Amino acid sequence: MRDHTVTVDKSTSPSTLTFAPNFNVAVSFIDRHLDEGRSDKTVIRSVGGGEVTYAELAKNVNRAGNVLTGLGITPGDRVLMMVKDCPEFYYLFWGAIKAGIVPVPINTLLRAKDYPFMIEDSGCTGVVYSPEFADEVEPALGAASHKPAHIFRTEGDGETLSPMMAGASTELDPAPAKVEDDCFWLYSSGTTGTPKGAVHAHRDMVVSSEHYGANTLGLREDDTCFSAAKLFFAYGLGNAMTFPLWLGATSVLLPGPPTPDSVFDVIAAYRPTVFYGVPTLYAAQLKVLESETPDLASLRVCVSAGEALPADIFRRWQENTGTAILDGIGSTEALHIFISNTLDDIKPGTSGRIVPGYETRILDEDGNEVAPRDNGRLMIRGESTAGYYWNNPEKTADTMVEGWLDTGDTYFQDDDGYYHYCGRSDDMMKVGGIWCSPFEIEAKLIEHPKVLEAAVVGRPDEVDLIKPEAFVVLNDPADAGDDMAEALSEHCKEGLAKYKYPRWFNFVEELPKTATGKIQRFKLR
Ligand code: 3UK
Repeated sequence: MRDHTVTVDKSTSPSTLTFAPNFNVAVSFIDRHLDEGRSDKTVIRSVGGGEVTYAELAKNVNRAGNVLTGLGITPGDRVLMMVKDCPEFYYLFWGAIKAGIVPVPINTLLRAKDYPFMIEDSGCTGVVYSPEFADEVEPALGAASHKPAHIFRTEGDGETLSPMMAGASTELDPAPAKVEDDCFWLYSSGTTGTPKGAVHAHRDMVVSSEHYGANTLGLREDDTCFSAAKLFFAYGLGNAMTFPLWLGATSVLLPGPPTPDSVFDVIAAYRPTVFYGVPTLYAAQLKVLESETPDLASLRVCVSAGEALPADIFRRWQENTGTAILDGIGSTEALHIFISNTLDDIKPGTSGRIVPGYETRILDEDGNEVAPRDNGRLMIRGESTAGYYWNNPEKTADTMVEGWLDTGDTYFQDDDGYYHYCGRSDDMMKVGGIWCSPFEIEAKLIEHPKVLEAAVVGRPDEVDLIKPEAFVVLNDPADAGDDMAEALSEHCKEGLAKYKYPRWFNFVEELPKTATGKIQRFKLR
């Protein structure tokens, strides 16, 4: 087999993937399209910017790879990317991979206090960021004990990526790699709230793109994808980059925040056929649809993930737009969706059925498989899952056992094979599809001079989506009231990522605790 190729046999379910012994995944996702005649096809349409063809993409990927190598960054080194959704994200990500360097896309919604951990934990050699995030990234670089050798912005003043790329060669040989070799990382802040770097291999993006993107979602070469979830999330990375690249399709990138209005404007102007959102956004969009009628005629299918999609939101969206939303559960560790509804098989209010290519087990507390229809802990196995967490053998051993991944989610499977989400088995919550740790919000509340103790739990809002709710013990109970709640809400918005502030405050005399003093959050829910 020729180096860096993968053959896909679609006569089996799941497709059988056969990889060349020497396999750098950048070749299948980028260079392959030139051989397959897509050089002049548009691959990226940037909102407020230009268009990029597959030929330009391949050249710019090589330029970016050469910039990184030219700086002295070597194979295996990590480069953190706090980069907005724009063509440079593609150039850096694939340029690094092609050069054997490990790109690590980072959540750009985080704050200055959040970044030092990842700078230190990764021991990165490079950090690249969009100028929009300078106010949070630069103080973090100053505070971190690890000092990366190469720090630069993508654009703007000074030594940035754009002029360096302009001077770099458009030729780059792919670094030798094996399918199982480390390729890129994504930090997940599951379970305890301390981020864990999930290490993904060269094979993983091929597997999720084929099993979910091509065969479950049914993405095609003539599709145009638009994801409200950003590229730095595993969800957005697949939606808006790896899936369209796998199929030779087109992606629309919105650099700014995805509000209901900005998203509707993009859909009307760029006419995507596939839209990917999260339940909170669909709920907000439905509110806008009560008074406006944006042009959504281009859409053939919508996708939801990140947290459970309430059946009512599914029904109202279908009534209002004529388009189905396919709910599916994925994770950073699994790379993308492994249980999903499909266009010809939807059960609203469930996560759907298993994606061919993945296996599941639902276990009781003793680790035995539960009886049909019983609740248990969902374990999944498939070839796109991360091999390990960087620097964290304990968490790796807890979560990844003999190829099985412990999702930490409670599920049951009904008689027809549909999986029903029943919540997390820990105290973590998903807010707008993004991890939110009660511990982190509690710690912020306790910093306030008037707060003695605090506990945070998830509470469903009016459309059944989880938001943080705080139970607060004040030093002086006489301070309780709306003004205090307002002050605490402001306090949380300062310094915590925007989605994390409590939407409700309850002032209480004491918190329920175990004999050893642990807060019993389940009693507050
Ligand atoms: C929860 C869901 C119910 C669940 C993700 C699609 O969300 C993604 O990855 P994360 O690592 O979080 C994983 C956890 O989120 N979850 C995700 N989707 C659903 N719960 N219904 C759903 N449809 O707790 C899971 O363990 O942030 C989603 C693709 C790639 C992803 N990384």
